[in-house]
Amino acid sequence: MFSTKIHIQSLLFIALVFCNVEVQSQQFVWPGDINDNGKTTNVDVLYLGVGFGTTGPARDSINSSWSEQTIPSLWNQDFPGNPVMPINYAYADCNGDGFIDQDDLLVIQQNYGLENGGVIPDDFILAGIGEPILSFGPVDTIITAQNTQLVFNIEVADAAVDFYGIAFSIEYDTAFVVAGTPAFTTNPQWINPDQVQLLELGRDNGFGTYDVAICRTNQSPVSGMGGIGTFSLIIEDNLIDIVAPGPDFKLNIKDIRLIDEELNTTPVNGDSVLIDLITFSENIIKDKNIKVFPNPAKDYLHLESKDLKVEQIECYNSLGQVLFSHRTIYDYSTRIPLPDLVAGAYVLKIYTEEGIVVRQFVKNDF
Ligand SMILES: [Ca+2]
Ligand SMILES: [Ca+2]
Repeated sequence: MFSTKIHIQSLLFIALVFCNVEVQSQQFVWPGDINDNGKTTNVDVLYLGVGFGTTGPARDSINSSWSEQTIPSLWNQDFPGNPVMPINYAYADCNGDGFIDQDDLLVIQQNYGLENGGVIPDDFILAGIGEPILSFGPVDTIITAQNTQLVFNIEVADAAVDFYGIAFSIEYDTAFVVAGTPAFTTNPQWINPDQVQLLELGRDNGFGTYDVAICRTNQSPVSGMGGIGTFSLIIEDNLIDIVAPGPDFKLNIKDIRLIDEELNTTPVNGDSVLIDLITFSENIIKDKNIKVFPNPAKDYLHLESKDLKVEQIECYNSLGQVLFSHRTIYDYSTRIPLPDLVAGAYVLKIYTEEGIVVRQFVKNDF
């Protein structure tokens, strides 16, 4: 009787062990959601960079569709930073082929923004005074005959020690932006002096948020400061028709995560920038016959208005300030000297007998 009881206990113990093994082996991955928070985001790119180059057991099928994929056996490595519920490297093998590499970034892009129902938001550490800032540097305005492009330089101000990768988001007001035009281009200078493969991701959600991730891949961090890339977008063509008071176009950098090669986070402050868009309260007419050239201009600007009499011309800078006005003598063709203008983008408000026409031009010093 006694021995039977022990026997049953042993059986129970063995059953529990098997049960445990069974639970351990039945892990699932949603391809792209490497940190297993229920959603594929730019933060998952950082995990991909940390595990990059590692190999392990492949899944039964190479399948990256957004559904529960069984992990038949875990890999030897866990991601650091989560000792209670460690995230296994198998989660970073998004397509299940047994390699953590660039192909897995394609899966993150494919399943970007998708959720599996139980999302735990990615956490971002709030930074304090004196900690690095991810900031907007100088803004370049590129004016062509067709549209106006704004190019924002994104910079890490103050030295970032142990930079391995960064994820952040840029918020903008969709009312002023041509859909589909926001884009981020990495400037790899100080973040990739040794020219390793970079993981790069830029995603516009279409509702005023653009997500960026950049990550190194050789488990070796760098230190430095300065530009990490440019964010550009095209301003709606009809913006200058908006009735005054003019709108401010605000951009925000938020949700920043800067990591070292072991996923340790450096707190980084965000930044915002306000762009004053030029607006006029008067009735603006669209007249395709008025031509301003050359563009870019150096010393002079020529204005030709075909059969529309021009009475006065005002020149504005990008802050909406009047720099000079010019009364015309020659009704249909006039030459406007530009001696005192510094190089940059300007707007001409052209008063004609039928209304105001707006043209943009760029002044160059060469
Ligand atoms: Ca995730
Ligand atoms: Ca893979």
